Amino acid sequence: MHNIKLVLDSAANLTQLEGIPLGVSPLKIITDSKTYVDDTTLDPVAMANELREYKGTSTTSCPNAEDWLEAFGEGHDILCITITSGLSGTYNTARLAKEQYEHAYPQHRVELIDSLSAGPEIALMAEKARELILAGCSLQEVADGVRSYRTKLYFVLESLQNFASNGRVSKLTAKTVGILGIRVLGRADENGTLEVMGKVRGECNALNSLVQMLNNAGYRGGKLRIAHCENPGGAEALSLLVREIYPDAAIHIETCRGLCSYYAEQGGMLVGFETETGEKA
Ligand code: X90
Repeated sequence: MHNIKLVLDSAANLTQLEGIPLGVSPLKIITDSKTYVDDTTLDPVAMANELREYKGTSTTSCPNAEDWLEAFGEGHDILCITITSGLSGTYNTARLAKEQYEHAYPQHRVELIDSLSAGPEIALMAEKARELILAGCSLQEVADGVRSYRTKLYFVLESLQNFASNGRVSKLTAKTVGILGIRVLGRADENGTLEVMGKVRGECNALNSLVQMLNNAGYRGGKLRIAHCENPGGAEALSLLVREIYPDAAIHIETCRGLCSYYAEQGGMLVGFETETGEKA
């Protein structure tokens, strides 16, 4: 087997993958009084509770090149998949780290992939990479395989407050979301930014609309991953609705780590899934 290490950032909500070396570079959630590092020691629910009490402003920051180099380690070829460059500087700092790493270790290569997404879609890409690494593919073959893997990310959120206060969606877009049970449905678009597709009232309506959207987007019962933020009931309800149409769907439910919890907010669900048709977004 080739000596390939997979390196992600904490927006993938993954802390390990069986059978291959995995490095994770944490993003940070920052308030005036505290910095939360999104690594395995962070309790995302405790963080969310503290942030609900906290009245000041909060923000996030991406790993710097040094953080990436630490996650790369030494002595491997690296496949690095980052959160979307459309909303974060993470991909850019990974590019700097790649240059430095290849300079320091001329015998090794870093293949870098901008997921143009977040959360469970990155996790699907990571699983695909794992499969190809374990099958003995070369670094180039693994990277090509991940790049041609067709997946998408859709979401339902109960609030866009943190997106709006960090300037990552407009205040106008965020308006009404969270009032009287209004949820926003949307997806990661082809530029890796947040596209709003509709606003609906109540969880049932939201989930029914979401399942419809997954179908329209080309989901045909393949792998589907739900990352939820303090909403195991919603995730379960969604997976039941999907199984009504696709009884054999391969569904995996996971919880959001810190960065996704911060932006998806309480009740939010991110859905990454395989598509059989259409373009990347
Ligand atoms: O660099 C930074 O400070 C991090 C900024 C990250 C902003 C995006 C986080 C997305 C988390 C929330 C819902 C899905 C939206 C997907 C749009 C691509 C997940």
